Amino acid sequence: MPIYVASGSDAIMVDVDGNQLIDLGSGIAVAGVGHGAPAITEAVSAQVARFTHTCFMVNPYEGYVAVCERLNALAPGDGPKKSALFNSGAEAVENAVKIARHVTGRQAVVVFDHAYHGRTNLTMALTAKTLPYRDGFGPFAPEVYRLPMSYPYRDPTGMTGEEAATRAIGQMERQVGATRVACMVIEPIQGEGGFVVPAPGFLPRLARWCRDHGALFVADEIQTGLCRTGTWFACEHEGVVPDLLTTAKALAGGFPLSAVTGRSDIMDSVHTGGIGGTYGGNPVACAAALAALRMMDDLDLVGAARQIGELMAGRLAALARNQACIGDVRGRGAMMGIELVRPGTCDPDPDLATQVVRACYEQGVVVLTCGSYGNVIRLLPPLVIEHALLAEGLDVLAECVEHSTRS
Ligand code: PLZ
Repeated sequence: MPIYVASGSDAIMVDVDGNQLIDLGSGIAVAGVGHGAPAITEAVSAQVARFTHTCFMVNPYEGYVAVCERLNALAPGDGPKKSALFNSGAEAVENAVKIARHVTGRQAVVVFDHAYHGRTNLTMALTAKTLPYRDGFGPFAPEVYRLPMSYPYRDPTGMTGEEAATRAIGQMERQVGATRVACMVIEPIQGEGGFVVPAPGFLPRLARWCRDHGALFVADEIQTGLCRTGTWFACEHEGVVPDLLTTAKALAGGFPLSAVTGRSDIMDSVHTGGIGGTYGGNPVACAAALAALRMMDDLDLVGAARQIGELMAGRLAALARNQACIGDVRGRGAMMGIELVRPGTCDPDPDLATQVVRACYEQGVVVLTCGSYGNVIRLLPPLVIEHALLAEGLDVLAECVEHSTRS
């Protein structure tokens, strides 16, 4: 959209013409602590004044270690954990795969339909959708295998999570072989792929298979992680403890920072110098992350995400009752979406989604699309959004859905 942002505060962005926009996208789940948070600005300014770079592999510094310690404490699982920091989500996923291959001595990486894991060569191979992510950019990294996802709205009616997992596992064992899998990489709730929440039981069954067969279960929580779904991490909703966990986006309140967190025995299996990079864990990004993580604690953004979720779920369900174009309302916490279809069918209606998003922009509300079929409108408001403002944004969305279907 041709809207150039000049400034932001909490859940409001102001464009160069002075228009105020209600942000229900958070720059794709990044601005969890809101725009222009003073705590972030202060932490970053102080760090910039001290030093901005050493390369952690050359001269370490405390901020990096502090971010890792916090992530180790937050990540599911009781045992000792370690983290390594990188710059982008894709880089974290790449490194998780490197670590998994190194520790298992195996090569195959298993991913799912509708998955999104990034745009680098390896992560393009992991990402499912060809347009716009892969088309013309091959050849892709080998030893990547794709399995059917649990997608309750589009699976046969009544298919349970267990059954969907059995379908996926059967395919994997036939096509890849149980002893060749280094890791399974999965978003506990798919982001770009359409806010697909797998049926209960799907993730635990997959994690159990990994444990029983010496493969690592890698949870890509780059979009779902750090309070977004009403828990610190989305895999907690089903008590799943991943071997490796990737985070990015909300981690550093708008600064580029990502992490791989995992069991110490796994993280330590890689030889010294095997994992790294010039900028990974940049000190300014770490200062921002420490401030953002503190805000998540102090403001109870886990609880805030739950409340936002309740508000959004109620509003969206009411809208869906009146609008036959809404085939499904789904998500968890402050990560909810509506799947738009042609009334009376499950046929995706991406044109309607585009129209609604455009109409929302014109009315000053930022919402995003996603989905393999481009027909899901997703809501990812900053977790600090005031409820009245959120309600106002949702009113606009409802009007735009009604208006767009009528026209
Ligand atoms: N894993 C689950 O959601 C980033 C992509 C935007 P990077 N999603 C937004 C776009 O079109 O490029 C994402 C994600 C999950 C990995 C990534 C990749 O994170 O920081 O964009 O590399």
